Amino acid sequence: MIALEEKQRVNLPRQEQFTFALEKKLVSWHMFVAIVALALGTLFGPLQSLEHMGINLYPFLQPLLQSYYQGLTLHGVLNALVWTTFFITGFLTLTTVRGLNKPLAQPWLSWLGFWVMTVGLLMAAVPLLLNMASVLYTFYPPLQAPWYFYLGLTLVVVGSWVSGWSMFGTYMAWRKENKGVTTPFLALTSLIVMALWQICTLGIAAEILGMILPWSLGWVSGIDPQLARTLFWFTGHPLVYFWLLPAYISWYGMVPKQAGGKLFSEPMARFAFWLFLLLSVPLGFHHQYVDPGVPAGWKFLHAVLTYAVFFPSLLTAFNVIASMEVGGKARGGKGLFGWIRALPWDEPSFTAQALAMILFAFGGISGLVNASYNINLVVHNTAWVPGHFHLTVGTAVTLSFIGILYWLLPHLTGNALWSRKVALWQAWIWFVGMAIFSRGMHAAGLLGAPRRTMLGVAMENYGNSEWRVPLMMVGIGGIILLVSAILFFLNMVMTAYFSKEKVQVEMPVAEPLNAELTPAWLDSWKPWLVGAAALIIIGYGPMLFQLISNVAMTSPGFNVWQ
Ligand code: HAS
Ligand code: CU
Repeated sequence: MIALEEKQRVNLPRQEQFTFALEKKLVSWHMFVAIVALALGTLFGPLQSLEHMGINLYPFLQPLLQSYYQGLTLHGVLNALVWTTFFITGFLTLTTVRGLNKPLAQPWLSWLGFWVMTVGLLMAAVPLLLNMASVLYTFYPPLQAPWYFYLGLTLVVVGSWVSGWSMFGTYMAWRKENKGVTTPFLALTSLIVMALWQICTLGIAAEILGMILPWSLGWVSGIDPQLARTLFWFTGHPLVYFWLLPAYISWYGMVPKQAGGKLFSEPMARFAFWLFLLLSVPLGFHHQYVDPGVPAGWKFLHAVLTYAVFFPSLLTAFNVIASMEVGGKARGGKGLFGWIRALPWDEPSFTAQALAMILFAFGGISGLVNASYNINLVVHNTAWVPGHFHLTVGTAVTLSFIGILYWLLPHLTGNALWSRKVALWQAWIWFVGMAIFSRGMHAAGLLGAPRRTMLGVAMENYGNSEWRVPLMMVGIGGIILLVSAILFFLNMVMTAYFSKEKVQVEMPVAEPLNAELTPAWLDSWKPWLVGAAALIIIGYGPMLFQLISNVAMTSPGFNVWQ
């Protein structure tokens, strides 16, 4: 009995014993690069949405920005790849050390990771800015960029691996000192996300190192686009959970505290994370339903598994809403829905994340449509798809990260948030802007508007007047989003550099509602890693074997944008 109580106690957040000064510095650097990337990347969004509503500003931006496709690539790479990867690597480092209550065992490894990522970013930035790598963020061959663009992207990934090894090393050192103790929630979930990342990026590593680099260096004359796409989506789908799960860590591990409550079920939350590790990888063919060369049976298998990975998100919806209900009721909310009004809507960090959750419910629904093997044929490669991913990565993830920064930046710098009011407005404006924008995108997609196309020009040329209203919504939504983004950056800059008020802001850490014992199978890596490996072998093994045995490195590189 005593041993049991002892075990339960260590599951609860402990008093801070360390200052984590070094980690805070490291995380601040990650956040700095992340915010700069978001600031630059976001600028291109409104240009695209204005073009869609018929206001084409590209001719006025020459030679700084040479085409729609250069802007679109910068937008996708900076927002979807750079902002996310830098934010996440920094955030997970912090949640790991704070969860374990142990400073990094090898901080130099994390610094090395950060600098490798940064050098990679600079390397990729040069050809992007010179319009030499306008290959979009998916860089599908046979579009071809200079080799240093791909090497730069590789270094960003490798750098994040190195930072991950530093997290794993710290965990192992902690484990030695804490034999038999259940891994604290924040640390366990962060390590699961990092493990998922290290497993899933093997696809893109094989694609770039094995095919694209030798080809872009001219060592081989051609490439096999089919195999390259398959390897890309091996990474590309789990990539979206690498983006999403840090937001989930906050929704489970922090937001309940901010809402004045507790995490409804910690074991269920842990279970959801393990399910993501188990299921996230062998789903990539749901991005390739229309690709030739992959038999329907494999696509169907990936469709079924995509539905399976819906489940941990449904668990999450149930668990985070229940946690907020606990909070709302503790704050005096009464009745079936009264608790919603009682939530701390005057708190920007909470509000931004709650609004991100609400839009994510809709993003999940459009994901359901995408995942349906037959219905996907209606929406694939249409504006519907960017409609979907602006609700997911563009809101569930980005607005949550913004919400996190509203406590994190004061936590890291000791400076009070410049304006809570502006932050609150920012979150609501994002919510409204994105709702209008994505409604327009989804509708235009259903009317057949293709994605990755200058739709304003296309509408003129082909006279598709029924696109006009949805594309108007895209343009208006884009302008509203620009206002929101400016308010966010203003708040970040003012807080970081011009704040006069010093504060001590703690990381919000939610306690579980019931200090239940975590069952051993929810704190054990082996079954989940073995299961994930088995599912990957089943879901990808035979098809990859076939594609690799029949590899046809025949396609030359194309540059269609210069
Ligand atoms: Fe997706 C395409 C299927 C989730 C991102 N997706 C994309 C692309 C991106 C992307 C970037 O099956 C485009 C790639 C490209 O460039 O070609 N997606 C899904 C499915 C899910 C899903 C089934 N996607 C995401 C997430 C992303 C993301 C997350 C980024 C972070 N997606 C697809 C498919 C395609 C695709 C196909 C290919 C389309 C094509 O043809 O090209 C699911 O994981 C979604 C599950 C989500 C839910 C919602 C749970 C709700 C929660 C919140 C509850 C809280 C509330 C708050 C309501 C089931 C957890 C209450 C508030 C109070 C205050 C009380
Ligand atoms: Cu996917």
